[in-house]
This record gives sequence, structure tokens and C-alpha cells, in this order.
Amino acid sequence: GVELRSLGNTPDEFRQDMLSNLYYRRGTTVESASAQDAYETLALTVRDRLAERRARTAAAQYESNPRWVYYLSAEYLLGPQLEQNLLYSGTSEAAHKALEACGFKPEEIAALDVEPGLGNGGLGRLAACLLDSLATLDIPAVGYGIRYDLGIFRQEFQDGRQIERPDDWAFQGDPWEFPAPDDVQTVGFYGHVDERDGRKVWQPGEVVLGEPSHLLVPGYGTTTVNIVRLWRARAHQASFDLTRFSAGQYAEAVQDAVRAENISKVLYPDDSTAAGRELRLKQQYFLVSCSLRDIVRRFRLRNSDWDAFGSKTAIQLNDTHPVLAIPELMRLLVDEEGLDWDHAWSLVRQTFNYTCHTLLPEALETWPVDMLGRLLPRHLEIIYLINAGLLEEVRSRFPGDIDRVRRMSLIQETPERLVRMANLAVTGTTMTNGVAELHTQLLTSTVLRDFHDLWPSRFANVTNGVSPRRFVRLASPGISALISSGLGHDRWLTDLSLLSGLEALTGDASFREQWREVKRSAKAALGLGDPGALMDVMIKRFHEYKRQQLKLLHVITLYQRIKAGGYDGVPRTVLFGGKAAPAYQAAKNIIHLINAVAAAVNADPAAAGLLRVAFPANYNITLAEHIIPAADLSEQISMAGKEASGTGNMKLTLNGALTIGTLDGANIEIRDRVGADNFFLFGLDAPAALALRSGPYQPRDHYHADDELRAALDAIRSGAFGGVGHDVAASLLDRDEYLTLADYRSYVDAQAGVDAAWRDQDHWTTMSILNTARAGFFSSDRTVTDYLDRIWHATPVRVEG
Ligand code: 26Y
Repeated sequence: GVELRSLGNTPDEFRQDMLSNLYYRRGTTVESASAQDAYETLALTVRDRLAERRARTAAAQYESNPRWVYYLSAEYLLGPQLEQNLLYSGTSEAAHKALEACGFKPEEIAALDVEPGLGNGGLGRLAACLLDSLATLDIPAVGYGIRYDLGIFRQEFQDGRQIERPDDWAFQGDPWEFPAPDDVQTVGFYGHVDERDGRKVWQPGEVVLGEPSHLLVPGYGTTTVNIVRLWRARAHQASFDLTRFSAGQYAEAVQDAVRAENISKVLYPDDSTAAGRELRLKQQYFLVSCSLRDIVRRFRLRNSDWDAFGSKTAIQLNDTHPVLAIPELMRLLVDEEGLDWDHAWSLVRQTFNYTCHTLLPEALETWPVDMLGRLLPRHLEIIYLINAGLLEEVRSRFPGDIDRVRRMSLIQETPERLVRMANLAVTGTTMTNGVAELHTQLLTSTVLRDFHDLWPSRFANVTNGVSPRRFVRLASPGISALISSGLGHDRWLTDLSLLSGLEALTGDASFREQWREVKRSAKAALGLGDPGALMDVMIKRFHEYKRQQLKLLHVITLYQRIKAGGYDGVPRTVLFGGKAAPAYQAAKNIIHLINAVAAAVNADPAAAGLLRVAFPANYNITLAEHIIPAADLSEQISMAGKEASGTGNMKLTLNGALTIGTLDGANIEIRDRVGADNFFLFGLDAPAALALRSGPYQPRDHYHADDELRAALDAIRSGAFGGVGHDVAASLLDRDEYLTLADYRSYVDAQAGVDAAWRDQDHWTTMSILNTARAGFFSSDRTVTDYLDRIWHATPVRVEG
């Protein structure tokens, strides 16, 4: 065959290749190169190293014709690419030297790397961690997603209020991407269904092109480089109206093209209008249609028999967002390929699996039957046919149980006709999984109970995990070096259970001292507050169920104690980070109020050296990687029974932060592993919270019974921190949907326990080391291994180095 010359990784070879990339691909010279030129050239040079591994991977995977894992997700939060790709390609040092030799400061060049913010939060970051682990475990896998022009908005604060700015992340071009315009797909919308020779034929009324590009997803410590393929909507050339343009009607000339390309314009378009909701549905079908065509194309490269499709293809549906893939594959197999319905259905069910990420009933997606039928007429017919089969099975298993049939139907009838996407997901897949033990247990006993009754063996748990490469090694070089020196190896990076070896080092005073020093310097590097103070961190999306408002009540209580004199708490920096959905007013009010409290506390000399509140704007993966290593205390304080899992909790634990938390999501599993003595537990558990919520809960009783709570709420309510306090206080006193007041006293008392523990620094350090040592389970490598065993049943393909 044709062999490629291997690229060299010595500093000299790397510098030479950088120079040729600068000349031949960037079209400039060292003398005239800008920082942006240097960044893009560096990126290309690193990417070239991975592209070589990619070529070997593609060849080996093609050769072995394996079962492929395809991950379908509307979101990916991949994080900054440069540092990752330097580490995974082993070129950090060479790159450093080459940049300096050309007169550039490596940190300044690295700062130009822009993270693609193609997701909202936990679900999008989980997708990225799973891809990292799939590659690291040598599993043939492709991630499919949408290449949004504008990612998650950039958050700014104006007078303490959240302002959203567009995130034009690829404005300078994206050096990591490989466009593949030759693999373009055609996607239909609207139109009608004909019948020809006994076969249904969908005649779309609008056609849009899907143009893919891919990013490389390298494995760590292996040759495998997988890809994530992102689709961008493009208009047909024909949709440009030259006649109108020539007549001076410039806007009208491009209106069809603009409408087509709007499909991949923004991540989560505002859904407060019908047009916005329809655009979201279009996005979902766009992702599904392009990706399935691509999956089928790839299947056909090596296979000719449809019978093999299910055994060669495992498609994971990341929440319900890509669930239209189920009727779409039925349509491809039945209408286009001519398979009979039952045969197609058995292949479809073999192919798909579904991960659910929520417990909030309001977060289970539904689509109006009218809208879906207009946009995708044939898919609605198929959904009805699937429903007929489902309901027949329900009726025969539970004769006469009409209410059960009504609950399980794919169609909600009243007050509005809606397609229930989660019901469709469970019906059209082999396995449905929750993302933490408690979550799976609650799923099967509440929101999906009827389905669990019918098909108990279709449910499994796969507890989430996080990439130790990104969230320990890259985020915390200091902690990582100390771990490696303590263990005497760095194999923990691909076998995180080896962290247990750190337990023995808790008895080593010098190791404890170094551990304390590493945490301290991470705080100094972050530069938010005194590195000697306890760094108390709450970083996550703003949502009332996550209860940032509870943390805020605690801050106000501490402040009021300080003002009262004789304060005996330990010095703290309380750090908040996170965004609120643009239309979520209650969450935005909490952000506004936190900023107002921060301004008051930070300006008050009485609080100096005791309490400080930091709220850096625009929390994202890049910022997370700076904050997480600096954290001493991890706030995981959701109302029990609401947080499916959490993954920030895992990242913080792995970095030696102690958790203060409720018995919710993966907190339970973290506490089980690190030990109850090394975890600050408080609050109602899920059954108690449910019971309280189902009765006549009176938040005002807590207000009247607790002097400190009343003082904090009175301060908020009276406008001591501005007018927004009125709304926040009213929502807590009148409704308190998430039992903030019920858990306040238990929380504040647990925080006193945190102070007491912090005063014994040596013991705190022991607890911190034990948290890291016992958290190896929360590697996404373990998560992927669980998916492989319980759901995907795919095996590695090793790629020669
Ligand atoms: C349909 C649309 C409005 C929508 C968009 C994004 C619905 C949901 C989401 C995102 C959900 C999400 O991020 N869920 C989180 O998933 C994490 C990974 O499993 C969990 O750790 C976390 O508890 C859960 O809230």
C-alpha cells in the first residue's frame, strides 16, 4: 500500500513543520506573523499529528467491520481543544519550544483557543467525556451533532443582571475542523405522503442540505483517534433568487436561503413562540436525518445484508432530542428499502438505546401533533403505527386497564394532542438507562413506571463519569504531578481506580503538606480571594431545583453574623459560576441578587478577611478547568429527587474538594465511596422531600420558627440588596417549590461542621486526599465500560502505533 511519512515530534521537527504550515497553509512568514497566525499554525501542526493517527484508526476500523457505537446528541461541550490535543499527541514541550523560538509567548497563544460551546451544561459535557473515553478504550465510535454557528450565549453582567451576547465562536475560523462538503446530505421537511405501488412515498415541500465537518477525538495513551461529526445547514444553490436580486429585492432574494441556514444558526432557539418551537423540531430532525443517512452509508461500505444492521450498529440517543431517529429509520427501511414492517421494527429496536437525563416531568419533551404532522407527515403516520403496536401489547398484558393505556400512549390526548417523546424512546429501543442509581430507581418507579411494569428488563443504570484527562490532568497539572509522584506512576490516568493507592499516603506528613500546598497554589492562580481562605464553590447552571438561593441565604446569614460582631466562622471565599436560560426569569433574579449581595459584602470593611463573594461571568468549560482545582468545598445542594446525577460533583471530588450535599443524584454514590465521615450531609432525603411536597407545605412556618432565616429573608425582602430581592423572597415565602426554607437550618448547621473541620487543617487535608483516593469510580472510562457491558456490546479495535 501507500505509506505516509511519519511526522517527527522532536522540538526541531515540530518547529520545521510549524514553519511550513505558516508558509503554505497560513500564507505568511515568521516576520509578519500575528499572534492569531501563530495560534492557527500551532493548531494545524498539532492537528497533523493526530490526523496521522486518525488515518491509521480509520483503516483498522474499516478492516475489522466491527459493531459501531454512534452517539447522537444535540449538544457537545468539548472544551478548549489546544491543550488537550497537545497532551494527547505528546507535543506540549516541542510546541512550547517552537513558539518561544519564533518569539511568541506560549500562554498568550494558548489564550486564543476558543472553546466550541455547543451545549448547555451537564448533558453536553457528558457527551464529550463519553467520546473521550470511547477513544481511549479503542471503541469504534462516531459522535453526531449540530455545528451551531452560535453556541451557548456569552454571559455578561450589567448592574448585576445577566445579559446574553451571541457566541460567534468560529468567527476567526476553526483550525480543528475538517469540513467534508462531499459528504453532504439532503433533508426534507413539510410536503405530503403519496402511495406508489403499495409503498408510501414522502414528497417533502422544502429541502435543506446538511454539510458535515468533523473534529478529531483522540484517545489518551493509545493510537485511536475517533471523530465527532457536526452538521451545518446549507441552502441549495437554487434557493438564491437571482431574478429578484437583479430587481433590487435583496432581502427577498435570499429569504429561502436564510430560512434554510437558520436551522443550525443557534443552540436552543428561544421556544417562547410557535416559530421558535418549530425551529427546534427542525433542528432535531435535521440532526437525525443527516446522521442516519451517514450511518447507513457507512454500513453499506462493508455490508450488504440489512439483517446485519442491528448487530453492526448501536445508536445511543442522548435524551429525547434525537428520538425522531426511531421513526426516521423505520421510514428508511420500510419506505425506501422495502423491508416489511416487523422486520424493520426488530432492526430498529436492536439498533437504538436511550439515555434519560431528567426527573422533572416538565422536562420530558412533547411535540404538538399538528406541528409534527405538518413538518414531518410521514413520521407522524409511522408514530401512529408504532403506537398501535404498543397499545395492543399493553391491552393484552393489562386487559381492561384503560387508564394505563391512556398513560402509556405515545399520544397525549388532553388538553392538547402531543407526541410524548420519552414514551417513543422507550418503545423503540432495547435499553433505557438513567444516569445514577437513585435516578434510575426513581425513573422506574415514577415517570417511566408503566413502561418498567411492561418491560422490566429494558431498564438499566449507568452512573455518569468524567474524563480524568481533562478534569484532573489538564485542569490540575499540580495535583496530577503530585498524584503521579505519590503513586510512582501515571497509569491512574487510564485506570482511575489506582487512585486508591493515595490512601496509604494520608499518613505521610510531607505528602499532606505538599497536597495542601498544591491546593493553595491553585487558589492563588485563580486569583479570586485569599488563597488561605476556604474556597466554597457552587458551579452549575442556574435552576431553582439546584438551589443557588439556599447557598445565598447561607452567605447572608454569615454576613449578618459578621455585622452582629464576635464572628467565629473561618475565612471563606464563596464562588458562584453559571448561566440561566435567557427566558428563565426566576433564575435570572437569583443571579441578580447574588451580584447585589456580592457587591455589598465585598465593599464592607467589616467582612474583609472573613467573607468574600466571587461571581465570575460566563462560566464555561475553560473557566471550570481553572476553578475546579482551586475548590475546597463543593456545593451539591439540590432538592433531593431532582438532580438526575450531577457531574460537577465528581470533578470537584476528584480534585480533593469535600462535598456538602443532599442525598441526591450521584452525591449518594460519592458519599458511599468517600465515606460518611468525609462528606457533609444535610437536608431532607428524596422520600421525605416528596412527602413534604405532597402535603400542605407552609414555607412561612420556617420563616417564623428560625430567627436567622427570618433575618436573612427580611433583609432580602426589604430591599437591602436592591429591588430584585422582593421577587426572590416572595417566591420563597409564598411557594418555595424546592423546599429551600425546609432545608435551611440543616444546611447552615452542616456549614458550621465545615468550619469546624477546616480549623483542623491537617485533618481536612487527610479528608481531601481520601476524597480523591476513593473517587476513581467516577471516571468516564468506567461509565463507558458499563455502557459496553450493559447496552452496547461492542468490542475494541486496536490500532497499531
Ligand atoms: C429540550 C431542551 C429544553 C433541553 C435542553 C437541554 C432539555 C434538557 C437539556 C439538558 C439537560 C441536562 O443537562 N441534564 C443534566 O444531565 C447531566 C448528565 O447526565 C446530569 O448529570 C444532570 O443531573 C442533568 O441535570
